[in-house]
Amino acid sequence: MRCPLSRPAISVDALLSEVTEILTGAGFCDAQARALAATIVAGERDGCKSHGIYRLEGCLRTVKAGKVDPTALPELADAGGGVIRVLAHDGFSPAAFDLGLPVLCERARDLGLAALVINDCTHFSALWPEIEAITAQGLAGLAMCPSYATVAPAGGSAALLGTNPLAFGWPRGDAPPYVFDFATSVAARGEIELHRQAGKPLPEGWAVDAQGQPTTDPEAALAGAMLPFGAHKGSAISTMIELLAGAMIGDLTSPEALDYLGTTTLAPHHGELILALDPAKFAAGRAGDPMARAEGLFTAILGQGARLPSQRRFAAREQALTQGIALTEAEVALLARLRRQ
Ligand code: NDP
Ligand code: PYC
Repeated sequence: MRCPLSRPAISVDALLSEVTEILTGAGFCDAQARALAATIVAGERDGCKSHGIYRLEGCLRTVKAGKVDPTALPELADAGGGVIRVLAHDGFSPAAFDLGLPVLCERARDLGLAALVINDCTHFSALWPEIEAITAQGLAGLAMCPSYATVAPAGGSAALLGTNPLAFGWPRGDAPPYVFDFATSVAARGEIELHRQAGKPLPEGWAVDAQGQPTTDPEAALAGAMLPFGAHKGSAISTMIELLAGAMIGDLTSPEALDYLGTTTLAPHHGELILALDPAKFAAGRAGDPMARAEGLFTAILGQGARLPSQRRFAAREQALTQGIALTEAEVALLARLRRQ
């Protein structure tokens, strides 16, 4: 059973209007404002605070620093094959994704597998909104991107890799899709920032300080390096993301993204790789319906008392849609301040 909200709540639609107006007031064109507001508000709605409205300030700072174009119109470069490219022209990633999504899904249905490459974007958001847009079309999805050098490789002591998120989704008909989406660092950097803002120590094992020594102090962690999840395993997956969604797609790796920006106080600029796969095409001619077999696996997982990834998020979404979102006083003040800017 979920708790009743203890603070006054704002509806998801009202928050979406408010965030869109803040972005439009800051000079965003309609397409950029709409896509970015939808992503940020979805994060807040689903209880993903590290990529919710707290990110607005960083986005506006990045615009003011001239490192992202809030009026950029993304451009589709599609030669009709399995790789579809969207040039973001230095805008934020969500508008570029929205442009590429229909072609990606259509091509995945035709070929079984298609890839969307987004180049030259500013990317700070969670990947699950993109993955859910793909599973909503009955396709499986896999998305990844670098960020900027803030994570030490396993066995190393200084920031080199990004927090490099990896997300996957599997469609489940009328049921919510199976979706996971996580940083390849122990936690997203946004979590460290939220601990710093709340004056709370970090759990052990998240980070090292500038001297490479373990720390639970968020300030020291931000000045030092975060650690990959799963030691050498997370480090290798993170490196794979640098290769596939950085070097391979002709875009910046995390160390290059940090060089380009010169700071971690702005949102990073790089590319993104998104794959869409049609399970029916992959399973063609083989025994068993892949969708039914997947359901068997999910049932077995749940049967052990484990939960599926995104179950917490979908529950938070249901609560937000029926009861609204309870913002803290600090969050209400943040929105008011950004409106006045
Ligand atoms: P979390 O560790 O909070 O969650 C990771 C995933 O694991 C979620 O899908 C979550 O589902 C699931 N999960 C958590 N606990 C359990 C459990 N007990 N059983 C089953 N599943 C579980 O994520 P991170 O802090 O690593 O990342 C947060 C966000 O940050 C991601 O959305 C990511 O895309 C984003 N990010 C973006 C970056 C960028 O450059 N754009 C960089 C780094 C991160 P649930 O949500 O339901 O709890
Ligand atoms: O939370 O690690 C993070 C992050 C980096 C860039 C965008 N989000």
